[in-house]
Order: sequence, then structure tokens, then C-alpha cells
Amino acid sequence: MKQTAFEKSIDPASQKMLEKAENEGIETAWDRYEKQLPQCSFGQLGICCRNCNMGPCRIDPFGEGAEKGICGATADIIVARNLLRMIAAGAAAHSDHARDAVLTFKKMTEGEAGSYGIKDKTKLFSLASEYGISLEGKSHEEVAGELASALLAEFGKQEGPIQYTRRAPEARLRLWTSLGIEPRGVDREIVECMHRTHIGVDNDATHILLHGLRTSLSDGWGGSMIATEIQDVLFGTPEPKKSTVNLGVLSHDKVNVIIHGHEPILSEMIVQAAEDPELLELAKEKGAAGINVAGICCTGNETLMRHGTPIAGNFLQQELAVVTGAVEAMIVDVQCIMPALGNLTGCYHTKFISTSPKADFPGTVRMEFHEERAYDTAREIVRTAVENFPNRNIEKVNIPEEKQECMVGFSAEAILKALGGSPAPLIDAIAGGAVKGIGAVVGCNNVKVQHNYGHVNLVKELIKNNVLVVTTGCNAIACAEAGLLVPEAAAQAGDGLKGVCEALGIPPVLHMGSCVDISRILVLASAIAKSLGVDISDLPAAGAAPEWMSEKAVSIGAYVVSSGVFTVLGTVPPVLGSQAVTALLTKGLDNVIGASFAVEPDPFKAANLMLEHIEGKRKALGLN
Ligand code: SF4
Ligand code: MSK
Repeated sequence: MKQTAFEKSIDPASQKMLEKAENEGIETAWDRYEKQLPQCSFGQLGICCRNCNMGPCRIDPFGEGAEKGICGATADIIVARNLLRMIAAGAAAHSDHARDAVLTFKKMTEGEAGSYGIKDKTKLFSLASEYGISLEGKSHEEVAGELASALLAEFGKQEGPIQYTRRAPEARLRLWTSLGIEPRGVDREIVECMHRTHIGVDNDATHILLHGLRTSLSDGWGGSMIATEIQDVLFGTPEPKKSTVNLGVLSHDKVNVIIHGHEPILSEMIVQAAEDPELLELAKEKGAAGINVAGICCTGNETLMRHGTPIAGNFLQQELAVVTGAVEAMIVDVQCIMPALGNLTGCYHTKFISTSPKADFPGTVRMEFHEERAYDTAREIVRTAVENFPNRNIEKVNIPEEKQECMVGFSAEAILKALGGSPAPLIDAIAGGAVKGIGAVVGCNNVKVQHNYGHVNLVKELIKNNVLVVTTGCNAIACAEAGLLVPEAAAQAGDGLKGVCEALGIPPVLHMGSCVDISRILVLASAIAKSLGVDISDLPAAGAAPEWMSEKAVSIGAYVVSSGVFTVLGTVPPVLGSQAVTALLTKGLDNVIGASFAVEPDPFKAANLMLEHIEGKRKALGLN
């Protein structure tokens, strides 16, 4: 049976746009999902293989047909290899993003990317010190140049270590070394995934998965962390600020420019170009009251965190933003961008502008973006949007009124600052029981889950039970839309957490940034563990990705668990075709790495699993 708009999303603004789409005969991801049903069960179980051309092969899950692929690969091998390839793709996506950020930084130090500068010199110097770069007698440009070379070297290193893994507690680092999973270099681990999964290479499920953990660590403590840090140097380390979210941030009388994707290298320039007096004048000439930039997904999170640029929505709202009929340009870079936007924007006046040399889509206007002429290109892009304003068809416009205030910008540095400079007050609150623990809730939307239902309910349960929540990515946007990112949301928290939030003037759910900024959560967890003299796995902390869908999320889940944090997944990963792999991920890993996965689609039950885990860790630490 066809789902109603209410069954597809819990968000009223999205429900209205889903109804509008239906009335206008516009297809969305939910319609395409319906046409996919029933989805292939071999795929769902992870037991099909196309790694060589003797295949495709598939294993009969009921034991009545083929038990092995043509080469002899069993379900365990096939599931493990498929999972490793997912981790490789996710780690590659984050790390290639990081590489581009570092290359921009390097060009800037060489005077070839004049639109960019150094915004956070303190961070520049502290990162340089971490790399042992002497600061004496050098200009900050020279220091930056040396730092750029050191960061770039992380990608091609053969023997490691990746410098930021040194930020982990001593015990964790020792564990990675003893297990042989300390990453040696970002690219090396990803390439090795592809090698190992080629026919006839690595054919032991445990052995394959251990390399998956190593690769994921090269993402979390490598690629993602490098991206976060260097973006902070270039664009500033986020600090608390207010903004607004949801489709209602789109304007009736201004030119609406949406930035969607993941890399702030472009979106930072678009935000600047939207304030260009000449373009504002042009907007006026075209009959608009100004230029309104709004984000979708993580490039939106990046500019939200640093400038308070409003967010129009998360992953499943990208099509719904266009359906408002009020978007002059949808500007995209990389990751989480639906190719369906090509057809969809063709139904409205919206220009679909692709900018990355790596990513094109059907139906785009290509406006390739290169650092050398970053601001000029950004101006051309915004000009295209402005010139498109008179083409807006008022009869097709319907912007939902829902928009919600939020407080964002909680980098690890900002959280420590809010705590008075050290994690001690938070540790005291945890030790005293006012705050039971920390919940890290992250990840995407997925049409298999009612949009935002998993995110919002899981987080509400956690704060109700005095768990301070840190969030990134699409979960952060879902929480913002539900009004959980304002200090007043403390009223929905348990008494202990409520008191702490009120004393500090912070929300019970702290927005720490984009997907790569999960590295900020690692840094925070590590700082807390170090001040307690314990490992991350000893902390009363748990993670969750209630609506995850991307391969990046698989890599994230793997590095969060490898870092010692129990993690609950809300959608089922394609591993159930192998009992051995499933058992290893959900139980066995605990004995190996001190944390494991659980799968629980019901957000209330997922919250309970996290709360039980937190309670267990509290007991082990002698807290009650
Ligand atoms: Fe089949 Fe083995 Fe080739 Fe995979 S690698 S397609 S299981 S023969
Ligand atoms: S954007 S990876 S849908 S969180 Fe980072 Fe959202 Fe997931 Fe993309």
C-alpha cells in the first residue's frame, strides 16, 4: 500500500511538500523506493558477489542451493568482502574530501588560491606543533606551507603512523598496535581493501574485517580529522551561534540559492558571493529583495557551524526543497546528491549547477570550480541564480512556513570553552550522576525509516534519561528541526541534564558539525578519557546511527567502534547472510576492541540499549 505523506516523514514541512509533489505528479525517493519493493534479499543479506566475471554468484541462505561461489567463496567470505568494500568507499569519500581541502590549503600557501586565507592562526600553530614543525623565526605562511606538506604526506604514507592517531589515549593506541590495525597511511589502507577483495586474495572473514577496522581508523583519525582541522584553519573553528532550519527558511521575495553536498571549499565562497554588493544590486534589478543562501546536508552544516547560514533540510529533503518551486539554483559539489535532481529541477525553474571536477549528474549546468579562481566562479554561480529569479513561477510556489531556531557551533574547542577551559565540569557532572553519560547520534536519512522518526525519538529518549547528546550530519539537522538544539529544549531533559544545560546556557543536544566532524567527537571523547586516565571504551558513552544509508556511515560506524564506543545501527547492514560476520560485529568485537555493534530499528529500544550500556560502564567505573 502506498504510504501517506504522514507515514513518510514526521516533519510537517516535509509532509506538505510530499503532498505538493503528489498533487503535481512529481516523483520522489519514496516513490522510487516503492517501485524497488520487494528489494533483493540476496543483496539485503550481503551474499551476492560480482568480484569476478565467472560470477555473479549468490549463496542460498536456506542451504538448499549453492553454498559457495564458483571460486569456492562462502557466505562468510562474500559478506566480509562486501563489507570491506563499503568501508573502503566510505573512507575514500571522507579522505578524498580531506585531500582536496589540504590541496586548497597548500595552493593558498603558495599564493595560488587568493580567495582563501588563514582564519584560525591558533589552530594553525597548534597543528604545526603536533607535527613537530618549528615555529621559530617563520612567518605563518611558511608554517602553513610546511603543515600542508606534512598533511599531504599522510595520504601516501607507507609505514605510518598517521599523526592524529597519537591523539587517542595510550591504552587505545597500544590495543590497535597489538592487533596490527594501526593505520599506516590513508591511501594505503583503502587500496589494500580493493586488493584484498579481488578474487583469490583475502579469504578469511575475520582477517578481512580486521583490515576493515584499520581502514576505518585511517578515516576517523586520518582523513576525516584532517578535513575538520584544516577546514577550521581555513574557515575558522566554529563557535556557538544561532540560526534557523527547515524548508521555511526559503524566502518568498529573495533569490534562493541552495548549497548541497559536503565540501566547504565551495560553499564558503558562495556565502561570500551572496553578499557581493554588485550581485545584491542585480538581485534588486531582477525584482528580488536580496539573496538567501540555505544549506542541505553537510556542506550546509559546514556553513551553518561557521556563519549561521540557515539549513533547508537534511538528505531526504533535497528533493522537497526543489518542490517548493522557490529555488533559483541548487548548487552541488560531492556526496549524498541524488541524480534524480536533474529530472526534478527540469519540472521547475531551478538551475541544477554541478561544480566538482569529480561529480556530474544528468541535467546539470556545469560550472566547474577551481581554487585558483574560487571567488570569481562563486560570483558567476550566484549571478546565474539571480538571473533566474524572474523565471520563478509564482503559481508553483509553496514554501512551508515551518522553520525552527537552533543553537549550533559546538566544536570540541567551543565545548571546552563553555565548560570553562577543561572537561572537568562535565566529568564532575558525569561522576555526580547529573549527566549519566554521552550519546553520539549521527548519520543519514533512509527511506526505509520514516524521515527523522528514528533520529528525533532516539535523541529525545536519551536526553530524557540525562544523557548529553552530541550530534553531526543529518541527525543534527533532524534534531534542529524538532527544536532540540535550543537551550529551552533542556525542559525535555531529565532533571540532572536540565540543570547542567541551564547553568551553562547550552542545549541538551550539541551540534558538532558535518559528517567529517565526527572526528571532533573522537577528540572530545579522547580528552575526557585522558583526563580520567582511562580508555575511550571505559567511558559511559554510546553511539547511534538511527537512519544511516551511506557507505561513509559504514566507515564511521567501524571507526567509532574501533575507537571503543558501542554503536547501535537503526537500519540493518547487509551482513545477515553470514552468521560468523554478524556474530563478530555484534559480540566478538567486544573481546577484541572493547566495543561492538547492535542493530535495533526501534529508536526507543535502541535508546534502552545505549542506556544499559552507559549504566554498565558507570558501574565499572564505580559510579552510581
Ligand atoms: Fe563468484 Fe568468486 Fe567471482 Fe565472487 S569472486 S563472482 S564468488 S567466482
Ligand atoms: S550528509 S552521509 S546523508 S549524514 Fe553528511 Fe547526511 Fe549521511 Fe550524507
